[in-house]
Amino acid sequence: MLQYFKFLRNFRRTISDVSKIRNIGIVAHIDAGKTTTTERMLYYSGKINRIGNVDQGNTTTDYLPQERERGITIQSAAVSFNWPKKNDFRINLIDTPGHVDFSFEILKSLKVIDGEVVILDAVSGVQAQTEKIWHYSRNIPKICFINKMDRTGASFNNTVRDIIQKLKARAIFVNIPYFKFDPQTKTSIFNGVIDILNGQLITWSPEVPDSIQIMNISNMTDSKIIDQLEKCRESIIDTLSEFDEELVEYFLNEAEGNYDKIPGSVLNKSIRKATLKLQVIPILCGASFRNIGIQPLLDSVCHFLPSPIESKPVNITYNLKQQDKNTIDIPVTYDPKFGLDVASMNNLAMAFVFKVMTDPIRGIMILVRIYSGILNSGSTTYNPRTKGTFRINNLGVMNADEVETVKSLHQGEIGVIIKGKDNDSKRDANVSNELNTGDTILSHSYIKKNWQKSLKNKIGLDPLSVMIEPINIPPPVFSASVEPKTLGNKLEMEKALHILCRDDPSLTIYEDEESGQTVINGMGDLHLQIAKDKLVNNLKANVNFGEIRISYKETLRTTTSIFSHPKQNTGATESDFKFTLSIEPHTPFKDSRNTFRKKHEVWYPLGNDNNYLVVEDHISYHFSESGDGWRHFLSYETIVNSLIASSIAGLQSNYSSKNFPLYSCAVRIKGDWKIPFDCEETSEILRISRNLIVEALESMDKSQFAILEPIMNVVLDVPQSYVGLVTKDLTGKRNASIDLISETEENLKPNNLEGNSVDYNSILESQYFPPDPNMYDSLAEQKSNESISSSLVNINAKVPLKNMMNYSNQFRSITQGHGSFILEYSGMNEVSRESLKDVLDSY
Ligand SMILES: Nc1nc2c(ncn2[C@@H]2O[C@H](COP(=O)(O)OP(=O)(O)OP(=O)(O)O)[C@@H](O)[C@H]2O)c(=O)[nH]1
Ligand SMILES: [Mg+2]
Repeated sequence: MLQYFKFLRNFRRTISDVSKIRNIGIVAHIDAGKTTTTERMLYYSGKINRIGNVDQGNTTTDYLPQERERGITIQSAAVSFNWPKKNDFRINLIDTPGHVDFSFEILKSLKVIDGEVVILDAVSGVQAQTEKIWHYSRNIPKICFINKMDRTGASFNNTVRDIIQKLKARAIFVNIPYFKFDPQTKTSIFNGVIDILNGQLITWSPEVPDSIQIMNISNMTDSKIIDQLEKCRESIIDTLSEFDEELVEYFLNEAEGNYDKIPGSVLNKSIRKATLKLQVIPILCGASFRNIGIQPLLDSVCHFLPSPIESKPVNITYNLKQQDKNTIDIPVTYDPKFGLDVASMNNLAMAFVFKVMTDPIRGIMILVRIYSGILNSGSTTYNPRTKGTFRINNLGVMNADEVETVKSLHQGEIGVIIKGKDNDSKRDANVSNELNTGDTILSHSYIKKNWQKSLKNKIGLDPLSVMIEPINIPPPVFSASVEPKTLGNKLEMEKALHILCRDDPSLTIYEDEESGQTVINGMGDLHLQIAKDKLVNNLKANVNFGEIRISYKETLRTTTSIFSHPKQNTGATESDFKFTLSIEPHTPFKDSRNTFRKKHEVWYPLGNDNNYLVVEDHISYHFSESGDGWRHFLSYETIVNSLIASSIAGLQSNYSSKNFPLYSCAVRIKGDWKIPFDCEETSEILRISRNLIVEALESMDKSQFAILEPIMNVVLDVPQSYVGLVTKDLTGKRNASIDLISETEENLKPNNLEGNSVDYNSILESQYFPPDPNMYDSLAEQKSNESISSSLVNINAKVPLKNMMNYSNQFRSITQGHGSFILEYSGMNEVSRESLKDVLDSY
């Protein structure tokens, strides 16, 4: 009975609290001020009592030595705090990196947040990486914070224009900048905001972080401010009216057609509704470094961004019990009381692992987002990927590198499972297999009791395979060899590499069997430099790290012959093993990491190089509804897992022209395989299939392998006057093909691609913009020249990565430091005949 009351108490807590949780990500282009803004949020919430600065290397979320040294964020850091001003809303915040090399850190975070704060640099406007993240997180409600309003050349209006043009968004001004005119210097100094919803002028004294002055504009006589407030209100009410019938009713009836008679609370509600439906983007401004504009930003996070139960349901994947059933829809909804509801299993605890960290003191820490139910310390959980169970000893919530211990984590929360230290390397490896980034955790007791029973006959899926869709890891394009300084350091190196890759799955290890060399692969030059730094300084590995190079790959030009065991003429008996396979190129090169079914065969991904194991449906084995027709001691899944393991190992033993890793190859296992029914071990399956793969690869002439190189998408924002020089450089010696040069007019065309026929040209024309001090200052001309975001042209091109080495310096010198670019992986292409010799000679 006591247990029951305890359950009810916990349960009520969940219901009342969850609407006050905000899981948010702070995202943007590099250097926009994400960490600076996060630090101020922590300070004003009362979480910290001293403000740290990125340039002094003492912020809360940039806590890695590598981050502090370089002044950039490398990994996403989670912090949890309350915002007391809004009745103790709980904000779980993830400060993400802006550098493209750490895109995986951003992707992981986007998976578990419900809302985004997009930080924009008021001088540079919308930059390439911001645009990219915006595109990735299309379905996540957002707020924009126009930061660095204190900088010379900052322009609120130009940045809003960028938001409308480049991001195709409808802007709602929650506040606009306020500048104090200094008659002595004849300049306007940014020192506050005009709060449009509540009709207030809020100013700060940057030197005194706790100073804040709030004045009601209705008591003021400054006609400029009053005029701006009125026009902004009209503008936002007109925009919201397009989406909100209730607001129109209110405006016409209660407010009698007066814009200023609509209270802030009514506008808040309307903005919230439209933001959650992705119809509008609330826009605020400030200067985080000068402590301006943070409190209104925190209010807006609570007001406008969704609670966990209001966010979009996550995608669920599962395996089928039977071979030939094609699709089954699992009913997945969000219950306002229970959170994620999978097939009406509303008491099931379900969590998603989005990060694994190894702390030198606490050991392995597993960051999770709870999607439904309650995860309790002391409980046993189940991992559908490994089919294994594990016990949760300690739970906590993260405050950057600090942990606050808690007894339970409730649906909607972001927290950490502290797995603890394990000095034994063998056991350490087991722990990593227990829980990896991208895994789903299910409450084991519930699984045991209810899940299997209730799902078994309802839908024909394997009930224990239900998972939240894992995160796609972008393929690595750079590599470096790593070797132990002495033979005695080998084991220690292997362990350190294992920890490194467990913590950052966008790093991968490749063993070159022939040369015995270990190669580490990463997303970029900086990524591997940081990996080296962590390996040597944090993990104290005694290693020599080779030169950082581009990762070239190889693929087959044609399918190999068919290889069988036993050899065709020897004839197999019932008790024998029989396997037949071939290896085929799998084109076009389209990176994917998902298991999928084609007619009569299932494709299982093999690691990171777009390789697959194709298992054709078996010609005679039967899989009944309940699975009773299976007569083997080993489960079907165990056999497939062995074939996956042997295929990964087999493909690594490619001794073709340059021993580059094989890419986009598919090992096809014919549907006539046999293993003895009483076979209890997988060793023979592993041995035979691996040998067949090696045999198939060795049978191919070297000319049958094509060498592939990474092709990058380069996205550049360039001032108009430099477009000619930049494109000449790209198309000339860099051999780039230009996809698109979009100037303002191009950007404004209706975006039909997404079925969105909004005409952003007319939106921009009808948008009210407050006067910009750039327009009325005596320094106007100089400032508008400095404000470059208005005249940037967006260039997209595809270019071989090898031609973009050290491009940053060249780009900076061509554009004299204006503009920006990002490089992102686009795919693999065969190396052209002309550059093949150079590539081969460089290895
Ligand atoms: N003038 C001015 N500088 C700012 C402001 N906010 C941040 N900065 C500076 O901008 C630089 C980058 O700030 P960060 O907070 O590290 O930016 P970030 O977006 O976290 O950068 P990454 O995480 O590396 O992508 C630092 O030098 C900050 O001091 C601001 O409001 N005004
Ligand atoms: Mg940062």
